[in-house]
Amino acid sequence: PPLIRLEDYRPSAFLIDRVNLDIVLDPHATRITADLALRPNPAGAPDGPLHLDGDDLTLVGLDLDGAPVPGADYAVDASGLTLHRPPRRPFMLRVVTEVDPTANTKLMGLYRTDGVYCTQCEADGFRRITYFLDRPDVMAVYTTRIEARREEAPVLLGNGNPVEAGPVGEDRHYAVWHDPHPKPAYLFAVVGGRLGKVEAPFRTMEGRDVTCAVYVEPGREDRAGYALDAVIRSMQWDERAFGRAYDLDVFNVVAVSAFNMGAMENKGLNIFNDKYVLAVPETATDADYANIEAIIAHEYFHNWSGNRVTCRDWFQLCLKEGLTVFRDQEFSSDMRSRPVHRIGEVRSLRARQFPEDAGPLRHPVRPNAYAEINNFYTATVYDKGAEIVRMLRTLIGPAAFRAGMDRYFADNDGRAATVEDFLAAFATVTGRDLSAFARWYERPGTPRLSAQGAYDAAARRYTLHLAQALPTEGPPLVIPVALGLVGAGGPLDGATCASAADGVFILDRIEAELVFENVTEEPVPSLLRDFSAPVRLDLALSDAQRLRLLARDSDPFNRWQAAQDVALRLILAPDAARTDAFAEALGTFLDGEALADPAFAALVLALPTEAEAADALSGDIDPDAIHRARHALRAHLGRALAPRLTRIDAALAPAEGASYSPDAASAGRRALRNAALDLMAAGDPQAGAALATRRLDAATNMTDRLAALATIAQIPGEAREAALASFGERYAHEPLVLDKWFALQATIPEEGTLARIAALKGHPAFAMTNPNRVRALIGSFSMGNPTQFARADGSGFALVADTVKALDSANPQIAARLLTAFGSWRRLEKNRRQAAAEMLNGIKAVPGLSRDVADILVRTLK
Ligand code: HT7
Ligand code: ZN
Repeated sequence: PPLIRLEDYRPSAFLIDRVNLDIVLDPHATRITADLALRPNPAGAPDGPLHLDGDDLTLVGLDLDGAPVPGADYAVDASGLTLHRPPRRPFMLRVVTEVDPTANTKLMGLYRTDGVYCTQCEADGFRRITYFLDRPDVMAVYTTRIEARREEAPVLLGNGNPVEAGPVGEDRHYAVWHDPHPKPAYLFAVVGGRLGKVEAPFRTMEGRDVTCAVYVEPGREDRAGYALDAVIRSMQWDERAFGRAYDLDVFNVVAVSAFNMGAMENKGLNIFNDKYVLAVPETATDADYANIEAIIAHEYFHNWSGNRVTCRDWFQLCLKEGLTVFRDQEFSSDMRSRPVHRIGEVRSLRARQFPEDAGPLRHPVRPNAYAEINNFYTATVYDKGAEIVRMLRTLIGPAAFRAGMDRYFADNDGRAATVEDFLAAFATVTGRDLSAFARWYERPGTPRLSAQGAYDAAARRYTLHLAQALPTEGPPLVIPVALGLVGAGGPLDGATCASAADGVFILDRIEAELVFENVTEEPVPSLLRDFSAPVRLDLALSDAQRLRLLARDSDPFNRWQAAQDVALRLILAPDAARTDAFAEALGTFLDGEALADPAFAALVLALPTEAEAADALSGDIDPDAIHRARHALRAHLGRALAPRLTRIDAALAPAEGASYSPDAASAGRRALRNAALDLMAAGDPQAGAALATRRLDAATNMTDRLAALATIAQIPGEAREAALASFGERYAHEPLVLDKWFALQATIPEEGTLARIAALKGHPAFAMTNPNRVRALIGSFSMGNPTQFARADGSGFALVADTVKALDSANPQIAARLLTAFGSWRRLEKNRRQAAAEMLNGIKAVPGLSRDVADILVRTLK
């Protein structure tokens, strides 16, 4: 597919100041009348035709300043509508289009899900509603009239504030919404349908009274309360942490069941995948509650970082996404345990972004070319983008960071901005040159940071040599390295380092030498504290040195990291004696503090995943060997720690009749108890299955029930099949719970899983038309079952490839995302590599592939 390049960016030749839309909803023939106030852009090209983007539209009428446009004056093709000789003055264009929302399986533009009309316009879905300048630097004020049959759509929602509503004849009605804030078309939304709601008032720090509401399928209102509470907390937090107040009279969230991503930040009308809204203890896990909180916050925070200040073009996507992920991470850290949350952030970065950055789909945080923008909503743009913002804060300090953010919002409010505009705000408030730091946005790949230390006992001096290396040529990056030294008894607080006085060294050269004075004993360096930069650290420490960090470091992240490092080495090079020593250290850790901070302890017990182990290898990966080694390590630890795990299990048992609360402390206790159960079962599968079955029967919430089922699912036998069947029956009418059940079965690391998946595809609740179902069954398999996905006989690859082919014409976005699972295929051992290549070439041979799939395919095969 042809590439769109950043260097080719030109301002639009025309602007649209106002958009009046009249949308008459109909299941098959929705009619959209768009009145567009156009004018030539003084900054744009002075002549040439006017091309309005359009996709899959039926043009019904076209008037210019009230008169029909003659057929010879315009042309329509697959990419849109061209006015050959547009006026060189302001003019009004009326465009009338018709679309079929029921036939819209791509879930972009206007579509129907469970009878509810909704829209998805980012990145380029508005052009599937009307012909338009569908680019983020064209910002307009929208007024939207929506009309529908009252019976079919009693609720009619749009962007901005409600201004008018009333009947139309006997059985129809309308509502008018006006959004005073100029916005790009990608933030447009309408919703129409039968929906129940919960609502709550909020008064902003500026004194504005806002009604916040969450709309859900009628009868599910009791499941919307947590999301509504998260909206209110997000509003409060953004005022406190960033001085940002909400700017409309209503803030609506609507949950729908068929949605391509997690949620969408349309101005005043956020539309959500129902998975990230609906929660009651019977159906939602602690992780679900945490995700709902984070995603509600993320979309709400976009109101400033994305909506008030938007992106000039899609190359600047990280400007809103990386920044907003950073903001939602900070919110969740304030709502929960900061260190525990940070570990979660880094685990997900390493699970998704590091492999992406090491494979064929690698790209800079700000890409400089793309074929299909929908393929660039990636872990790199989002998560590495957030890490860059975090590093910036570390580099300039929290006070200057906040001042810079204020400056950014003030300077760019109502504008479509760039990464340069963002950095300029911080350069202005600090007076610093951030041009070297800006390289983070341009350079793909994960840097390696290598460190070597030497201790001079006589001089009481420790010298640390740091060096950075990137997979691509170019000048060095600016890497903040938070660090400290740890002695046998704990941090060596008396040691001083002139170049890292505040505990952070800024490595802005290829290499540097740090000298610590007054070092009273041979230390272990604790580097990249709190994961201060998204790099891979090469530091040769012994197990004993790492275990000192686990026991003694003051930085919780590096304590956790130390245990992970020891475990990873034991997976890659199993060793019984060293495993015993590791078990002993874990035992001491558990005795000392497991019950004081259960959430943290649960993370320490969670060994690196098989994918992480694979990621540590440069090539010839054999997923079966990794699986066996990891399983053996878990079994060894489970046996060695059994008495402690039993004690933890007993100590954390909920009190009889205790009610469930999703708060972080309660979730932490459940997490540790369930981690203990899982490790016990690894050590003694028979006893573990029995215990897990008892726990399954006794569970009073989905977190404990699913954790017990997950443990049982790893142990072949009748008990497993019975437990899975009864869970499936119990939740037969709960699609979001069945998704967990699909995912759990799809990730069983056994040969029979392919047949299991084939059978589950025929389950009455499974539907290829619902992305959540596809992600649960096929996505979980491809991303979470390395031994079966990468089977040497190619049958795992075939399952995913067949799904990609089957889905491509109906929903190319989801098909393309599934295909990204092949991203690491070249690093597999030879037979698996060959099998993957065959599958990829098989897809390539399919005629008429979507741009989405073709783009991923071409890059993956390169
Ligand atoms: N800004 C949104 C990204 C998005 C999206 C959402 C739903 C369906 C398709 C989409 N394409 C892009 C979500 C976010 O990051 O907040
Ligand atoms: Zn976002």
